[in-house]
Order: sequence, then C-alpha cells, then structure tokens
Amino acid sequence: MKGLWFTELQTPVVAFSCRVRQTLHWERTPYQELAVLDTEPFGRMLTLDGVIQTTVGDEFVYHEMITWVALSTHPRPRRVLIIGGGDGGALREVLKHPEVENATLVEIDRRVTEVCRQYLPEIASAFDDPRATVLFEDGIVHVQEHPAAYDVIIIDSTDPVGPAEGLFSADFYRNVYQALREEGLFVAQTESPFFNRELLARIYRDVSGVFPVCRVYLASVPTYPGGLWTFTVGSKRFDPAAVEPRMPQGVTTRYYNPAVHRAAFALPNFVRELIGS
Ligand code: SPD
Repeated sequence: MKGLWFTELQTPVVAFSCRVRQTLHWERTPYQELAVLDTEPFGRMLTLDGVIQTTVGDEFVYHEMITWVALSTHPRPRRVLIIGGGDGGALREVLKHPEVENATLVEIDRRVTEVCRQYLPEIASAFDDPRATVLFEDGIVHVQEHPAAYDVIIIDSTDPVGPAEGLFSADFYRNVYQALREEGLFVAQTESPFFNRELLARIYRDVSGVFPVCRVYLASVPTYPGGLWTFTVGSKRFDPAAVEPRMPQGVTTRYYNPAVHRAAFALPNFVRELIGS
C-alpha cells in the first residue's frame, strides 16, 4: 500500500483504512486528540482519538438521519437541543426547518467547533445563524438544569467511551425525559448493530423503561464500523414509525425523504432479536 494511510481500529480485530493526501490539523485538546485529514475517498475527515466522526463525503447520511426523523415526527419542533455535534452537521440540518425558533448546541470541547469551522465549512455552516445558541459545557449537566425546555433533543455523541460514556446511561435518559416538553422526543446515535450488540440491547431496554414509545431505526454510513448504523428514539407521544412524516416545503436533503423515513424502521430479524421486538 503506497502513500500515507489512516487506519481506525474499529474493534480489536477489525480495521478500516483509507489513503490520505494530507494531514491538515492535529492537536491534543483538554478532552481528546483531534485531527482533520484530507482523504482520497471521502475528502476531509474529522477524527477524535483516532475514531472517524464525520467526512465531507458521507456526512449527509448521518446528519440528515439523526435530525430529520425526529423533526418530521414532531408537529411543531420549535426548540431543539443538540448534545455533542460540535462539527455543526446536525445544527445545519435542524436550522433548515423553518419552524425551529431556537437550536441550542451543547458541545463539551470548544476546539472541535473551532477547528471544524476552519477546515469543514460545508458541515459547520450554521453556527452564525441567529437562531443558534452554542454552549461549551457538559450536556449531562445541561439536561439536568433545563426541565421541560425542548421539543426535540438530538444526542450526536462520540462512541460510549471517555467524555460520552454518561450519554448512554439510564440516568441520562431519565434526565432527557425531564428536559423535554409534554410532546417531546429524543434521538441518539446508538452505534453498530454488528459490533455493539449488548450496548444496543441495553439502550433499548433503558429507553423503553423511561419513554412510552421507543423505536430503533437504521441508516448506512460507509465510514462507520460495519456501515449499518443505529439510532434510537424515545418519545413521549408521537411514534416516529407510525406518523406520516412532515417535511417542510423547500427543504432539500440528499438522503432523507419520507419514504426513507418509513423504510428506516424496517429492521432485519437479527436487529429485532437484539432488542426483543
Ligand atoms: N464510531 C463513530 C461514531 C460517531 C458518531 N457521532 C459522530 C458525530 C458527527 N456529527
């Protein structure tokens, strides 16, 4: 293999590699090791602690699917909270929705946002929108301190190790329930159904124990382990698998549409067995 390659060790026995044209940025922040690489197959890529977070080539799948399923389920998503998501991709999608009055993004690591604004402008394109509030603080504390504040909460976290571990706990889901308004719902990225089986089963159990509606859906993200990726929704009232998705007029997306929304809830048997549904 000629040239410079980036390799993510996805599990102790599985690796994903791609050829790199150039390392554009590298630093150790107070929280993690942060890098931006220019890769041949996916263009610019953000990695944290050696794990791919997003790439210009495939980010639209993940960012549209972590936002639009919930945004198209809630009839009036006026106040939205994003926890994590410091690259700004989820914020960009949320602010495409004309009924969103305020989107608060709570990112623990200020450097993620600063570096993404510099190197990934297509993803970090909405930070200057007047409806955006950006806070650099702990999302776990933020939800505890904001009861009944949000219609939709999006948990766009890193993997459940290090700073993000607490975002995958039953206690946190109870606090998310409290932070939602009466008809609110949340969605979290919940990892690979191939490589994180026990985790997904546990999240489904925990979220079902807190919310009357709990659903898992899927999307294909080529640069994430296994490609197939899960998202879990906890909802106080609206069932994202049963609603007629409402996409506002004039919003453009590259992956998400109402048919994809419905299809994303069709789970293969092995995933159904994992979550026992
Ligand atoms: N295995 C990496 C999973 C990362 C999920 N979150 C990425 C954040 C992109 N906004």
